Amino acid sequence: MNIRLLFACAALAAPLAHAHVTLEQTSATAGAYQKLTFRVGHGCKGSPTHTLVVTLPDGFNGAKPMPKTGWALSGTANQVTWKGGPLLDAHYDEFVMQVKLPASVGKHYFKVTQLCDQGRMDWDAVPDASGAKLASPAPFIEITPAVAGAPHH
Ligand SMILES: [Cu+2]
Repeated sequence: MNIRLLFACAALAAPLAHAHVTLEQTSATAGAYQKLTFRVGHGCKGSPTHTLVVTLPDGFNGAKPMPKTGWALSGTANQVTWKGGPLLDAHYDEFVMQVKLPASVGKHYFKVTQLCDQGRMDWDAVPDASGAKLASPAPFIEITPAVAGAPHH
């Protein structure tokens, strides 16, 4: 990573183009079966990524990861691990799963760990009341109330 990218990352100057590990879906309906797309924008300070571990927040379950060429899947009830790659720092990739969302509305944060040839990144920081910018923000989704009478699967 060149020095300009490093600063852009730290300052969140370009949150969409160069945005850490983020979730494509920003909101979803309580209780729904939801596709989640985790976007990996770069490696660990320039080092290629070989593993991505996503830990689901409380209340999320039934994670069904989407198989991905070149990556082996493993995991537990509340965690999905992709191992493979390597995903070079210069490249971008997406890691997809389907989950059943809980009924509890509001923002829910995912802990994502990125393991690289050299070093690791833990995307687990949750905003506090100060609103200070976070160096390694956790991806999140905002759950909104289900509409009464909507079809239920
Ligand atoms: Cu970043």
